[in-house]
Amino acid sequence: MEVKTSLLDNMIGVGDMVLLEPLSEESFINNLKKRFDHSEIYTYIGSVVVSINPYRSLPIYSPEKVEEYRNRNFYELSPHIFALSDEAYRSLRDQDKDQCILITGESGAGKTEASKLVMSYVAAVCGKGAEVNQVKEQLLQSNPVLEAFGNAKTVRNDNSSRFGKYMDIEFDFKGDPLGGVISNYLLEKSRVVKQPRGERNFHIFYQILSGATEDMLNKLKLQRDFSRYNYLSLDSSRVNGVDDAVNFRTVRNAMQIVGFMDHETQSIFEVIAAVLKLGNIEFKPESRVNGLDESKIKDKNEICELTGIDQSVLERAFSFRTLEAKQEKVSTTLNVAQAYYARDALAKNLYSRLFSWLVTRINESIKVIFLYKVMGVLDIYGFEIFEDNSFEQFIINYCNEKLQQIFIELTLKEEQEEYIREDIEWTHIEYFNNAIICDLIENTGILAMLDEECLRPGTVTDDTFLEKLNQVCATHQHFESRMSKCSRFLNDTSLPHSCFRIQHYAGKVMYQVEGFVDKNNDLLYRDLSQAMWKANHSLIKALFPEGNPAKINLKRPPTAGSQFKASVATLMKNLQTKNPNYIRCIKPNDKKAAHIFSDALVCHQVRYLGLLENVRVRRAGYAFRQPYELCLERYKMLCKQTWPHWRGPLFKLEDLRKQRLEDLATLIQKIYRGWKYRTRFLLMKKSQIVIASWYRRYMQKYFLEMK
Ligand code: AOV
Ligand code: MG
Repeated sequence: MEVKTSLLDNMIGVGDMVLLEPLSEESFINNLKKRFDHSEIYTYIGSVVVSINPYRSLPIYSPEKVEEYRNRNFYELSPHIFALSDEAYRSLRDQDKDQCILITGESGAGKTEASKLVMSYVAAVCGKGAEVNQVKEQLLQSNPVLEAFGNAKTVRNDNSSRFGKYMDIEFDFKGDPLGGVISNYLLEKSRVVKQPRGERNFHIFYQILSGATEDMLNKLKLQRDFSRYNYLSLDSSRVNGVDDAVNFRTVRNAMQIVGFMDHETQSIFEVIAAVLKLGNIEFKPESRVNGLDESKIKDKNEICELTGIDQSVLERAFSFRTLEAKQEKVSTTLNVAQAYYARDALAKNLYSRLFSWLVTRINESIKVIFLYKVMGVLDIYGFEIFEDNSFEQFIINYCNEKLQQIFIELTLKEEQEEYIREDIEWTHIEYFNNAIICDLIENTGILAMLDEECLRPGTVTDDTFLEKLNQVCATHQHFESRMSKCSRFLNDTSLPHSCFRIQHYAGKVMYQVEGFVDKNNDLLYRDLSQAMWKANHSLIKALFPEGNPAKINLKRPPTAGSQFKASVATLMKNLQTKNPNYIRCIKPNDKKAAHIFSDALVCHQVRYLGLLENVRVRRAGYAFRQPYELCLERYKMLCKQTWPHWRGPLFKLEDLRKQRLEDLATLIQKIYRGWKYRTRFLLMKKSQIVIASWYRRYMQKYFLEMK
């Protein structure tokens, strides 16, 4: 195909990578760069939107832009996230297809911002009227609330999502929004008690301390100074360009719109204050007659006054632990280290349960009884590699593997398999299928081993878990460790004995095994949950139902890993029932800075996201396909059999099969105003025909199903 590059393309790059000539990794990156330098952060690969984080606000999301993209065909205007949103929304409204927007990319690439842009676009173009507007506001305002409690500054991103979020927006038959449902996935709760250097705790802590009035702080028995609280790290308590006090007002306002009552908001803030105060509890050893040390709380703490927890019950729960064996209760003392461990476990549980409760509460506000169509927006925590990676990163990265897998399944694999099924001539395009890594993690692999260890009687430690991993995974090509004698990595000194490494689709990550068993077990001493359940505070009581003595025989809850695995599996099933729309986010540099485009960093992402393969499959293939009914509806006027009033050249359905199609092609050109290019038809061997048209220099082929 002869392609002449236009002047515009030369300057700002090609808007759709399918048109890029010649196609190579180098030209792909150059094209992205050229566009990025001209503030064109969006580029298509067919219907997939590639988005590069500009790290500065661009004037491309105004109400005028919304109007510009509204009801316009995807390829008519320059690439934009609004075009994808519009396409998804119209397809939902007019063709009754449930949609999902899948946003992927590594930490800081712009997923959360993208998800909010999609939501705000859809809100701007759908429905009108007071009731509908209230629903829209509630849906939109759930974002600042969840971000305050679930996001934090990390070294990768100043507003990093520390939980996974999937939101179904539900519409009626007219396409007006009715409400929605939010699902949240495993909050990184270890952050509540400890943050890596240069990172912060969840935003809400700083927001309350900075933004609450004096009166409010007094009521919560809090002091404004961050440094008074052990759980708030000192070296990075302010974030450049972020005003915690202003954000606090935004969050309070959002909570009100979403429907939180004043007393609920007060209770929520009391729990936040309780967590901060828990972190300040200190312990001292007290010798006992039997020679063992028993931990005692050093100073009186205001947490009990604030939350109605019984002081003596709490103190006892930090000094003793009750074990129940064969219907007998045995009390053992906690030493100081164990007391600190128990304190932190309680703080983490208090916070993460509060977070889940918030999601449930928001869902109550936006609940819908009869829904008609659904648009799901998925915004998870992106792939991350830190200096120290633990269970949390393992879970986050596993989730990203699964999303990459669904992308592969639905675009690269499914598409190619369809051509083969249809007997279309096809040269297979190679791509890396990460199913093998998902398998290493979930089926026979690491999560299963971890659960086995956690549920096994006897002494279980992180080391016994790692040993087990070595027995089972040593020969797996994506698993690396030095523990077993036959390991291929015995001499690799960059891999400590206490770590294992996984070669993920997006890069190698070394996981520190310490804490895996504990975090997966996720157990809280029963004495503590009982102390919480006894609190004279309805919210805290509600967060610890297992503390109710009547429920003492409840089975242990599933481990954190298996819960996560199950919820991810449900999510994947759900996504597969919907029409997917992809936004692939790319991070241009590691400095969180505007105007810097690091070729190497972008190239790495382009590779692991499989974007080049995506273009190749797209180019060789057929960009769009239409079911028979819709096609008939669209073209019925072309054929006497389906449109008796037609006076133009006659076609019979058989003509299509006989490839006498030139006239039909001309006609369709007339119908599609703006299609100035040659249109030709190909006959397919099985159930479909393809209309191929030279549209804007590249061949866009349309499938028409023939019955
Ligand atoms: P993430 O969601 O992909 O990271 P975010 O969406 O939070 O990344 O983006 C990180 C930061 O980049 C934002 O706070 C903005 O400052 C900036 N940014 C992103 N997209 C845009 C845009 N379209 N226009 C202007 N600025 C933008 V993570 O949640 O860490 O995986 O876990
Ligand atoms: Mg995010």
